[in-house]
Amino acid sequence: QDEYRILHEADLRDYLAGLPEVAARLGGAPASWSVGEVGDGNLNLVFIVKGTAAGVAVKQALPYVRLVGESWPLPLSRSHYEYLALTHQARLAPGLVPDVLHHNEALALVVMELLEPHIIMRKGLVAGTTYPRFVDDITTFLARTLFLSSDLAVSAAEKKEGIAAFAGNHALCKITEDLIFTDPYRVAEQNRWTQPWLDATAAAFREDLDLHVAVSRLKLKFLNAPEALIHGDLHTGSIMVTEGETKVIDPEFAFYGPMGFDIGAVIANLLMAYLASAGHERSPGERRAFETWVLETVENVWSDFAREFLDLWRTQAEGDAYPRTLFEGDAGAARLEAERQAYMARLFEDTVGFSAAKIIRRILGLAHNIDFESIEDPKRRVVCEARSLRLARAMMVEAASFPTISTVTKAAREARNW
Ligand code: SR1
Ligand code: MG
Repeated sequence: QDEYRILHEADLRDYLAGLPEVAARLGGAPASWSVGEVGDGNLNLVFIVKGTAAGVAVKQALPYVRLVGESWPLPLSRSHYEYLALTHQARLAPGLVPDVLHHNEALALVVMELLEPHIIMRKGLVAGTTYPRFVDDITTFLARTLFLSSDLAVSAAEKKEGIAAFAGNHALCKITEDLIFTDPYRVAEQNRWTQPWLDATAAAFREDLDLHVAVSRLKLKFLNAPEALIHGDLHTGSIMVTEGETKVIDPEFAFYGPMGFDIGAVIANLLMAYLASAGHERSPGERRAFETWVLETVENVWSDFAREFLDLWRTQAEGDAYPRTLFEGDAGAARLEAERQAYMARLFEDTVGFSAAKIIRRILGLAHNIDFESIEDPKRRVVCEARSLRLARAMMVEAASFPTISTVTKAAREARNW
């Protein structure tokens, strides 16, 4: 059994050389492999190793939050949950997550196929790139991972075992509970925003009791709704893309939680890409085409997800919820179908709320994103951020004004002109 140590490049080369399958995949002598640490995320080390035949990506958890440093310890066990989630998602949504080649729990390390020439979707969006396969793939990922791990698809016993398997990932959940649902609404040392322009908005958010109630309801849902195995951090930095392929990475925040948290994360990050677009250098034609694509994508993410989820429910409802014997005959079938529609309406409401929370945390909380941060001129950036905050506040507090996805995109279009 290995003892945990932070791997350095030479150390990692020796370690991989001792894994026959990985070494054979890489090809050539270990001394010829290139090894580089490339991680730019908030938590972990990420190495890319290239041999003569292929490459691999190696992710190692650090015993602390990389973004902040050793003063913020974080359990290494997140690597175990990431491995569990990746392997489970690979069964539920084949082809949409990277292949895992090796996992060492003691070293908190996962070796995966190298995704090449994929790039992090957020970087592509900041560059104004559109992704024709994205909607199909992400909706399949969402519908299959969420439906097929829910009480609609699995027995109560299997569901409870799933919840138990991820229950220990509470330190990662706590990050979300604090950084997304609490800190942006109170004075917290780690909060930051574009000063001084957003000082007044940040102060208003700290005094806004309507907002505090709305975000606290969402937090309660996050805490007490184990609906499905959720990815838990499904922003566009957790998605790698090419024109023809989409892969969801980094599920270390996975646990059994509310489905709307994952769907809302995808929609929030698209809305931020849309509202940040005005701050990036691009020609008017490019800007129009990109922004049109992003808003169409927001609409299609929800509508295709809902269609795929409902298809699964109509054809693969093997779970203990909604027993078939209670819905026999034409009247039963019609009533069950109406119930499915009501379920989707509730899920949509959750999705809009979580989406808003994910936007607000990226502008007033600790962890920001390059959609806004790469807009160098702070006056230009703050216009995009202020529009996003105003839209997000409305989405969270005025839920009844957002009954459909087109009401969300309409409001985003209006926000673009504020
Ligand atoms: C301290 S961790 C900050 C954020 O990074 C991760 O990607 C999650 O989004 C988390 O909230
Ligand atoms: Mg699909």
